[in-house]
Amino acid sequence: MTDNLPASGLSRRRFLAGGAAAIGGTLIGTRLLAQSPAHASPMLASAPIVHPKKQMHLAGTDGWVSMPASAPDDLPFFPDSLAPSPFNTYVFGFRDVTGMSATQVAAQRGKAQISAPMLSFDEEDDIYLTLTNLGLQQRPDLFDGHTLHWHGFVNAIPLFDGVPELSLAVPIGRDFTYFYRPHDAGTYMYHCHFEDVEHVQMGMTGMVFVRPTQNKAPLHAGERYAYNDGDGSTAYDREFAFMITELWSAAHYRDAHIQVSDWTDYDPSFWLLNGRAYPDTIAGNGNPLVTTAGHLQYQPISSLIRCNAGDRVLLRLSSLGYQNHAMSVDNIDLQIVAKDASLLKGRDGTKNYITTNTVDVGPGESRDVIFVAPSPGEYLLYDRKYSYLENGGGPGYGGMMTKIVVGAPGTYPAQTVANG
Ligand SMILES: [Cu+2]
Repeated sequence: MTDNLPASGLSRRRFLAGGAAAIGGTLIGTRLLAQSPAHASPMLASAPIVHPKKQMHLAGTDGWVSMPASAPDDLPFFPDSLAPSPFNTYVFGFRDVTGMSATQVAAQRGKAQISAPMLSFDEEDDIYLTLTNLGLQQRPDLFDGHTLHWHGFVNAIPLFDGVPELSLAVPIGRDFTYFYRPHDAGTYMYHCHFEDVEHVQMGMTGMVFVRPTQNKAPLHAGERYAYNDGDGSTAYDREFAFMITELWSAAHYRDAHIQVSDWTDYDPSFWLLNGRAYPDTIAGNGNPLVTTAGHLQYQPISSLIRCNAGDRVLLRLSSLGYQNHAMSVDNIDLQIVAKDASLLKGRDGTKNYITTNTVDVGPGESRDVIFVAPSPGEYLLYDRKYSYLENGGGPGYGGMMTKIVVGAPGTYPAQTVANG
């Protein structure tokens, strides 16, 4: 091909403007040609695609967290006798070490967080995500690698897909930079794929979502959308994301105490939203660098939903647990607009959204749900399976539950970050 052949009305030279490599230009051109006008977003149709560069740095290691202390002892598994106060449970996990010096990054060994740092990007971003493997402080005998795998992400380049059997894993003391260029908005999840049943259960799981190009040319000024819906039907005022997992105390104990688990015995003790069990789910956001943060220092992501009456609230639900969950809200209609990062619409554009009070989320699945906040008050978002609403068999409510707090209009200022 020569550089001046027209393609969809744009010269290839214009595609290549900005320094994209020839191979990248070819891929972009192919993609544009493959799209029918009905599916091309306004941005794609009218201007060369730009690829803002985003860089982040994560570290994989082990650490200690807290399940609610109100849970009864389940010795020797819970609380773990090796856990430093105020913690009680051994985990593996990721940390956001973006901008840290090499010395600072190394100092995060043994300080993993659950759930993993929440990642959000825009469609067509060029994402350079570096993963450093800091090793396991509690298990120096293990030489496990770590990887990053974006689950459900269809554009993955195999080398950067994080499936160690098909590409590579990051050995201890090394780092590797993954590259992504997401073309499809939606709610995804990411996890380590090395010894995946173990590393996922141990806590190497987190949310990643891709924001639609439609945000850059909104149908109404200032609107944000979950998807390129074409009609504004996924517009929202606030967004809250939930990593749904379970935690089996015995398995975590065995990893800390140099024993192995038979995963067919899987029998969770705690049911988690963003790495926390109720009532910790409704505590505010934290910072793993703040040592005065107390028992939730390494579980920094709040699941408390705060909104104003009339707000359109987007719930991004993703599960990397091993059980099915039925997330429910009483007295508020929930509209499921997408499943597994795919907008629910027919080929003719007809929206097939589902209105319900219970959203089923299976292992490895995601759902995007929008509700309109009703009159001020407190509501619960909870797993309808009541046996998942307890902590370690103890009395009272716990587990996979959080609150929706609705204030009068104007109570809460505009949201600047997800879960904020
Ligand atoms: Cu791992």
